[in-house]
Amino acid sequence: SGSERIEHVISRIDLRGDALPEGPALRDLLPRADFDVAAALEKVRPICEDVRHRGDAALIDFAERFDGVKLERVRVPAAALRRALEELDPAVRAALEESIRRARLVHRAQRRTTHTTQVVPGGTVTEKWVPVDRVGLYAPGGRAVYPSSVIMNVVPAQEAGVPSLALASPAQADFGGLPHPTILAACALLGVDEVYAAGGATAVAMFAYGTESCPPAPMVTGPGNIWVAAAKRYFTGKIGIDAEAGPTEIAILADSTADPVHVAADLISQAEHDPLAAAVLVTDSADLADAVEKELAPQVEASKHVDDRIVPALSGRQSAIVLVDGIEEGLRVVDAYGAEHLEIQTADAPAIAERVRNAGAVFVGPWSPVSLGDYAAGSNHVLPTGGCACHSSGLSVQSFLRGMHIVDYTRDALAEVAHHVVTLAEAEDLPAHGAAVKARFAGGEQDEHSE
Ligand code: HSO
Ligand code: ZN
Repeated sequence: SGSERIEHVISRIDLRGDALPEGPALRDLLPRADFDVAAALEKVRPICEDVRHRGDAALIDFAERFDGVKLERVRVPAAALRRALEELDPAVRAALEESIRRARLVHRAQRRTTHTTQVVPGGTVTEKWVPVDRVGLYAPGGRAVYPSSVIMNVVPAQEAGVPSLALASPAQADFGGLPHPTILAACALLGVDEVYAAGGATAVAMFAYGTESCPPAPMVTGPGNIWVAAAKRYFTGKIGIDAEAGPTEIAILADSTADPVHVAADLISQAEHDPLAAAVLVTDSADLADAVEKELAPQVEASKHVDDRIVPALSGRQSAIVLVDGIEEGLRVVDAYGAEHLEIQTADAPAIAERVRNAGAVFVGPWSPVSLGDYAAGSNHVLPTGGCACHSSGLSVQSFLRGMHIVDYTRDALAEVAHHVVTLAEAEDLPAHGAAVKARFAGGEQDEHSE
């Protein structure tokens, strides 16, 4: 039968018995995809530079080469956005609206308020949060046409108060050279009216350098394939970017109380994204491991993207069932892995979830699958991959804000600390720093501390 064909679709890593190694050594035992952004960088460099020099003409040439479409212009006309919304399936519209509503609730709560600290009488530091002036958002085409990702990028930028938002997505030959209609409809629902048909590295370059039709943006966010990640790396230090998104990952920490049907379904749900997607089950129950493996075969067989994505993802070196000696060890393993998404399917899941330190997002208990978070939990689904969860966060309002300190001292407050400034300036052999303070008090009545 078909199920036999995909028996043992996922490999096992048995960490039971010996004590687990520490930190990086533990991480080395865990599976992870190769995602060589550095190699892709060489290929995107000439593309980005061509967009820099030839602007829209280069974008039009690349759309023909990469997307097989002859574009007349890269900017999507307002009428096309309106039409896409009118023609959107009402059920999809209702679901997108609910997704937007929930995301707005969560992201609105992330807004930051201005805070003033009185350091000394007359000396204050105010921290003010200023949104980026303009952001270019990327939404992939091709294998990943995700209006949900448009929501996950646009909502935090809007809630942060970014005044100018533009979106790019590849031209689609099947849709008259426009980006995919559900991407356009999502833009229309969100009130984003500046949309461009541009794909991959060319879209990132369009925003970074600007072209005749697209003003430059100091920040670019959004998921994408390796070419998008490479273009983001190319522009790092020149413009702001969110993370270099790698293939999606799900880790599940489960014990014998987990339902193998759910565990298998959730592993498959993220394997469905990409042949490089990672699905990792960490469990202390050999019975659960066996049951999940048994459950995977028929569920995989019944899935849609079996041969092109799910089987390569589950059987790839990035996926595995990891056996551990207990949930304590399991916690160490999932922390060392730092998954983009981590499900906790154990007894007392909330208490275990509370102790997780490294994960992009944590999904607690049997009723919080990753798919819920992908679409309609209110949480953001643009999350750190490739182990970056140990140092980075997912996309949020904060991603689009800059904190600015505003320093405001009176004469007396400066006078009080002047001698310390002068001392430190001299200790660093920067006497002009001290002089800038002393100059303010020279000649006038002397402060008790200043010489
Ligand atoms: N799981 C993906 C996001 C997504 N899922 C979009 C469905 N559509 C990465 O977090
Ligand atoms: Zn997903």
